[in-house]
Amino acid sequence: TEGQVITCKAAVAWEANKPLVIEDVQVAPPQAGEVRVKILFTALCHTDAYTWSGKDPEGLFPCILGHEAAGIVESVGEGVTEVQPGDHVIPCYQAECRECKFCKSGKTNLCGKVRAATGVGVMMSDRKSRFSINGKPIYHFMGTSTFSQYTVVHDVSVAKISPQAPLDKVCLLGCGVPTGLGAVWNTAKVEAGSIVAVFGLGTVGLAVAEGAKAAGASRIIGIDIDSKKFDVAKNFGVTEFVNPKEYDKPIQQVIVDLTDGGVDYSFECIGNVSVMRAALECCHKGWGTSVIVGVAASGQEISTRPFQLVTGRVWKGTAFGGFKSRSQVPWLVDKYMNKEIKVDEYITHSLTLAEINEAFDLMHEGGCLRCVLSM
Ligand code: NAD
Ligand code: AHE
Ligand code: ZN
Repeated sequence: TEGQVITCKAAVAWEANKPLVIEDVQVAPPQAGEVRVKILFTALCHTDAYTWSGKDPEGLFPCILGHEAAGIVESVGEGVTEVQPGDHVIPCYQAECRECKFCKSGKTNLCGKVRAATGVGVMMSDRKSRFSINGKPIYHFMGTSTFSQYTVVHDVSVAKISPQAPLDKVCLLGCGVPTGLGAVWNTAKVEAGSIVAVFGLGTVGLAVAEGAKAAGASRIIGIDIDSKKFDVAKNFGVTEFVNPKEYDKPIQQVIVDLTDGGVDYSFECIGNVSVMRAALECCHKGWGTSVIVGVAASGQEISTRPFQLVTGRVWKGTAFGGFKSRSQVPWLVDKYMNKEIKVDEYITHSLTLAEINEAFDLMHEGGCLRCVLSM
């Protein structure tokens, strides 16, 4: 297949909110600096649903969504040295080129090398898509487009992992689990003994809880409007549960009252700007830090009284948990193989690519953490 167009199945989002359609798509060979990957397993993350909803200002249609996956390199373009056909890989929506201003800063995991292209659904070299249907281009998404049996990614957007790792599990290390763990370990740097509040107990929020437990947090308060999440959350380290629907008071007041003045760290893992405000305002005066993890819709803005910051609370955000993707995803895979982090426990459902619309229904119904699709 090297050097040839591959025709394969992919779930195409033709329009916002319209059911995805399994189509035969043509996937062009990788050009210089690109890698064509046979995707074997992909999970669904809430961000895929967000872009599909039409509320993502970077969402373009028709496109192939998906960004939490694992696969095997099928072929590589000119000049690609770090991976070769047969390598097991995880696509990385947050690239790591190791040469741009961002990568060299030592201050961030964001990378500037291909971001301009991945934000508009094309490849960097010629600003074109490698996906088409009978000559009509279909946009890429987040530089990954994993809802396809084959995809093309930039070489700076692919992490080579242990060939021993089970791809049907470690696909989750492409987004949700690292995001939660890293929000705690890299962005907040939670210390032992801290009181932590986690808003939203989906995969990202539960990974925050897991990370906080590993960091030695003394109390981990889980907040969700879906009480079904509470039972399972205990297994990830959540020690107390609060359902905002059961209180008349604002939720920030409930948490402040429970914690003698507020929490040391809070994490918003929903994408709701009023919850982001509550997450900041439930932090302890003088030092409490709140990390925004959730992605909010186009047009939404956060607000609070500046006095909240003047009096020492800190507002932060995180992308992919601050992890450097190509360097640290293989390390996370090894940590999973050594049983130092959970992955299997986040997988509640397994379906096939053909069942992708049902998989999104499961996400919206609750009772589902990650659903993994086999391709
Ligand atoms: P999810 O849908 O599995 O979980 C969200 C949880 O929030 C659910 O349990 C839901 O019941 C709960 N919830 C909804 N509204 C609530 C409210 N008002 N109060 C309390 N709980 C509420 O989603 P996920 O896949 O875990 O992703 C969570 C968020 O993180 C999404 O916004 C996603 O886009 C974002 N995300 C960000 C990054 C990043 O790098 N920053 C990475 C991955 C995901
Ligand atoms: N296009 C969106 C941006 C969404 C966003 O913030 N994405 C996160 C990853 S979410 C993964 O599930 C991220 O990494 N952002 C940093 C970046 O470079 O995009 C919007 O709302 O505009
Ligand atoms: Zn994601």
